[in-house]
This record gives sequence, structure tokens and C-alpha cells, in this order.
Amino acid sequence: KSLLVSLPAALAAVALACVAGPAAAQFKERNIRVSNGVSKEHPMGNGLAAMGACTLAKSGGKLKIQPYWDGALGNDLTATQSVRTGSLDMVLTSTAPLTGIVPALGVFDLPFLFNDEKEADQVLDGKSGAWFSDKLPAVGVINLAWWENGFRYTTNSRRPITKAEDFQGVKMRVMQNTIFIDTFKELGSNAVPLAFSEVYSALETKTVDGQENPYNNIENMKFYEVQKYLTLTKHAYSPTLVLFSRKIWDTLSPAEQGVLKECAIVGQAEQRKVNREKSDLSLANLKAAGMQVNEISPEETTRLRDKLKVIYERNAASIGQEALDLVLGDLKRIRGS
Ligand code: TF8
Repeated sequence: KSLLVSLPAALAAVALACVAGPAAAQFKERNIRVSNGVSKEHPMGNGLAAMGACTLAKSGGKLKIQPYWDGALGNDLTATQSVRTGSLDMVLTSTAPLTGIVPALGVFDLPFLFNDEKEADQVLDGKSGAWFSDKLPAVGVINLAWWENGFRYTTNSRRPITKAEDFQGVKMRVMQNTIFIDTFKELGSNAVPLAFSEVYSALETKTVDGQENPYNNIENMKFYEVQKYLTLTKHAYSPTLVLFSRKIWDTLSPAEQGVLKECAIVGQAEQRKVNREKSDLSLANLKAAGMQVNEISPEETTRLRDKLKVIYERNAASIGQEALDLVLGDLKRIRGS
């Protein structure tokens, strides 16, 4: 009896789906909530706007992206934990705060790993990047694409940093990451791990003297208001993960999953483009805001690189030889050396 009753209903649903086109059957009305640690003016906003326009267009207006800013839904690590439990759909986060969950990601925190964005894109968008993304479903997240936080530069309120020794005694805020702590301790600074949302007040109250971040973040968070010196160390490159909750992902239709992956790549192109265009503009704005900016000479950079080679050896075990060999092997091939 029940089968007889439900059969016409099922047929009607199928008929409706056919009449309403694929969108009706394969896309439900969804509002994807995305956590960001930065403010909406940051290029992450451009990436999410492009991604959202794409998901709306490809889902008949049903798949919406809804960004949250300024760490309103948590910092990189706590928001990622919410994504893992399925209480939050998505987070844009640096890899560094996640090395407690996936130690292999620590390879990206090694000082002076990448020389430029081209190398970073080739490694992240190639088989190495895929290898890291493939490790993430096991910890409850899907990496939809690699976006860009960017190359990191050093600010402080004490003195111009022109050589390795100038770090000595400087209290440097670092991300909550053992390799960044190790690196800045090796330089003689007192490394203080803090979540991104706590950095401005720690600088303002002189709890720490300095921090390091891409220009876009230094400007976006107005660190120039509480930091006098900016040194163009370019000492590390932070990738951004676009993490989707696996618990929620597994409830999506193949069409919804496909659109999210496709549109995250559309967002990647826009976010990297704007991130890089704005990076030069941010540096100019930081100078205009009164920061005293200095380069590090090539000789000094070589001294820094040599001094920090020990970080690779000391952290190889925690990163894992396979991750190290993958990325360093990729770079050898890319550089032809
Ligand atoms: C840091 C990171 C953060 C980014 C951002 C929240 O210094 O660079 O700014 O992960 O997305 O904590």
C-alpha cells in the first residue's frame, strides 16, 4: 500500500526535477558561512566575491557564500575546529596554525622556502599541493583550493632591523606554530605565539615589540599605527587553505560539490591576482602612513638563510621526510638545480 502511494509522489518529484531543470534536483537553498581572520577590505574578500558569484550562477541562485570577518567566528585554529565538527561550513586559514592537526603542513613554515609567488603556485597547484590536500579529509576538512596569504615581512617598535643580530632581545609575536617559534628564537628574539586577533593589542601595550605578516595584513589590521619599523625580510610564504567541513561536504550532491570546487578555483585566480596587485599598494600605503622601511642587503639575507638552515634539520622529523622530499624535490626541479 505505502509503496503504491509513494510511487506517484516519487514520479511527481522526478517529473518536477526534469521540468525545473537540473538545478532544482541537484541544488538545495544553501548559505555557506565562511570564517575569515582579516577584515572585508582584504583581498580574501575579492576571492570570496568571485567564488560566490560563480556558485550563484552555477546553482540557479541556490548556493550562496556568506563571509564573516575579523575573526567573528573564531581565529584560524578555533574556526578550523568548528569546521571539523560540522558547526561551521568553511574557513580561510593559513596552514601554520594547523600543524598541530597535520604536522606535514609545517614544511610551508620553513624560512626562505619559496623565492617568489611563481614557485609557490607551481608547488601548491601541482602534485605536492594535491598530496597535502589529500591528507585533509582524514582530519575532517576538504581543501577546495590553495589561496594566498603571502610573503611575510617584519615590523617592530624598537629599532630598524638591518641584520640578523638586530633581532636579539626583540619580543616577536609569531603564529601559534613550533617552526616559527624555533626560527625567531634561533635569531635571538623572544618568540611569543599569539592568535592573529590578539596581535594589535599586544603591539599597542608593548606586550610584544614586533610581528611579521604580509603587507596586506599589516595594512588591513592597521599595525602601522603601533609599529614604527618595517624590514623587508621576505622570510617566509604563507599559503591559505580554503577548508570545507567534510561532515557537511558528505551531505552535498555531486553537483553541489563540483560547483564549490570549480568556483573555489575561480576565486583562487581573483584572490591571488588582487593579493599581489594590492601588496605593492599596501607597501606604499605603509610608507605613507609613516613607517620607516628598510631592505635587507643580499649579503645579509644570505647570512640569515645560512643561520636558519638549522631550522630545516631540527624540524624535519615533525614535518616528516616525505613532505620535505616532495616540496624540496619540486623546488629543485623548478629551479633546474
Ligand atoms: C597570522 C596569519 C593570519 C592569517 C589570516 C587570519 O599572522 O598571517 O593573518 O592566517 O588569514 O596569524
